[in-house]
Amino acid sequence: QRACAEHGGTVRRTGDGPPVQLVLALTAHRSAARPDATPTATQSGRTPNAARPGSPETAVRPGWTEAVDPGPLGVNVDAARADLAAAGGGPLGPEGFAVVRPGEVTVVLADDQAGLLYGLFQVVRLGEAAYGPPHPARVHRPAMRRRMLDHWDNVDVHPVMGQVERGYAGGSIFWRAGHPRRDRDRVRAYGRLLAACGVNAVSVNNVNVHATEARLLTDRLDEVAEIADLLRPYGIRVHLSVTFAAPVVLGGLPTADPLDEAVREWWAETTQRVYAHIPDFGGYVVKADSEGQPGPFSYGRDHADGANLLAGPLEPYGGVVHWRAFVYDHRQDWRDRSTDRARAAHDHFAPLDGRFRDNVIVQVKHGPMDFQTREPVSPVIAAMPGTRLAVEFQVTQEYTGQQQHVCYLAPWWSELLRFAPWGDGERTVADVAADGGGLVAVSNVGDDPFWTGHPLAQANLYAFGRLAWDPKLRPEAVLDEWLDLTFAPATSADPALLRRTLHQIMDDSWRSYERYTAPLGVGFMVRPGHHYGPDVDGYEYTPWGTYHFADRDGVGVDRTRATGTGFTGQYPPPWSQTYESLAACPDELLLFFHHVPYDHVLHSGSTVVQHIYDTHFDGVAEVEATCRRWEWLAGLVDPTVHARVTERLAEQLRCAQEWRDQVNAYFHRKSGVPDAHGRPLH
Ligand code: BDP
Repeated sequence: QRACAEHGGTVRRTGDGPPVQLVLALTAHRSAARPDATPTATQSGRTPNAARPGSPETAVRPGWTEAVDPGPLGVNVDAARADLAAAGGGPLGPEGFAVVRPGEVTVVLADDQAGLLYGLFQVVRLGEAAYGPPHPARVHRPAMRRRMLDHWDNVDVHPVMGQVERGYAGGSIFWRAGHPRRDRDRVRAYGRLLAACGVNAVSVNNVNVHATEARLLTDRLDEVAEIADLLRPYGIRVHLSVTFAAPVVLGGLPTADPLDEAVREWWAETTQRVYAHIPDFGGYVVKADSEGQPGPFSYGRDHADGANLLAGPLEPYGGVVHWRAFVYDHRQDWRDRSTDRARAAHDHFAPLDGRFRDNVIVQVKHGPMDFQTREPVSPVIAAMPGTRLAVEFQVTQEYTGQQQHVCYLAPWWSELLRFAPWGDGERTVADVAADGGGLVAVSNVGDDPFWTGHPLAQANLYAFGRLAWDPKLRPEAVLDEWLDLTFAPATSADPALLRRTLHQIMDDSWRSYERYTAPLGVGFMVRPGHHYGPDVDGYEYTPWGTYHFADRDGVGVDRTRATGTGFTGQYPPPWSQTYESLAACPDELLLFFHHVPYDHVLHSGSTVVQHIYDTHFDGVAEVEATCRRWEWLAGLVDPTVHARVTERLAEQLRCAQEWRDQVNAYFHRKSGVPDAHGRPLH
């Protein structure tokens, strides 16, 4: 990578067999700008992405050697450039690249260094196939300009949430017990891992900004700058979660009112200092007026006032504000059936469309509630055509098994990204994100030796990056890429068994998880607080707004306009009608939108209560099959990986049985309806 960054260069593979050759070269084009106008070298005095002279890191795999001068191979570069020009290749654009094989040498062309880096990782993905018969230029460009991970890392260990809020992979790789870890190798390796997945932005700290984390913006800025320096060579820009109350808690001002002149000046000066430390700083992430975080509501202002306050000072530097739309009342009266948490983001944000500055990105969770196993797409995504929106996913498996359960999330994300909020044939969720602020996800990484606690959860990190780069990729194809890179089946004793078995275990694992947890889109039913394992009524009589309303007659949330909360009216047609109609509503979302009797017949032909029983038995049977299949892989995968997954599968099976038994017993007792197949329901 050093070679790429400085000159364009040559990488030769050594080892068994004839050597193969790869040249990485810049085109004559230079990208006009990196996403959101990265300051130029003259403005900042530093060139983003350039490796530090003498820096020891290399993005080259072990077994590869590098040289900086293409030498006689330069002729291939000329041929590749001519090929690209003949194909009307034009500028490849920021981060784009072309892989060309004009003859015996493979050439990666890019307009910028980040493009060379991504091109190199594409060659790694292709493996031997990158050195096959000659082929013309294959051009790759990222669909999303920003492909971002939000860390929910705390600097101090939080008494309830620990070092990483909703972290299931050990501690933070950045901080431990209030101090920076300064494990430079680990952070570099992380940068390389993210670049290999395609991620180009990282927010380093928790969106719930506690007192210590708040100071990262001011007197602890060096810690952020150090991370930025380590990640920069991998094309990754660093962002920071900040508290809206910063002018008060850090600046000693009496107010954080967005319209107050002293508050504006404070943000301007603070932001200027940030850029003096980190010239390519990405910007701020803000959770405001949500779950106890401070925000503009305290001053009678709205979220456009709040977001614009921070966006102003970032603008000259090319920075952005990711302003989260996850705003709702977490102290609602559960007895009041007309208050609906699902409505909140749309109620707050849709009226503000058009009022945000250009460098504000309103970051919307993919669903209206909170990263459940199944939810409809958030209606906010269709409601703000005059605003740049980013869509937020949760890679950390808070509600999908906490990295104890195998749950490959790419099929779910792919469904969401392909969803067309205005109806078939119209723009998709992926289009909205691509035209707006990109795709963001909550990170699932920690200091665990496997990075993600469950080794198979790495696939979610990989798939997130790949789908952000190209949302049209098929989840099974992404899984193939990941398992090729991770398990190198070609070198295993039984490549076919390894590949087939991993697909059997992972392809449908999200649907299996859905089968044995909360049914038909109703969500939650998790243990309060930590959210692991079943507790059907755990949240039912609490102020959090997450209810299923099960009684002796039926279950589900009536969100219709006719008789319910009116949430369906937040969607444009055709979805407003589809969801409003009991007959048209898709089975998998039925209980999200409707309260129905237990004997209501689904499109599948089953009654609601029989569906609940069947899916819970099926889900557990699928986990049993997964456990058996994993046993076949002993000897075919690294023994430490095998042991770790075996241990997690035992817990998954225990927990799945617990879900099955509690959910089935609960609905049996409420409804009094026996299982049609006579199985015990407890
Ligand atoms: C919820 C998590 C909580 C986060 C919140 C958020 O339970 O820990 O703080 O999302 O997104 O899912 O801000």
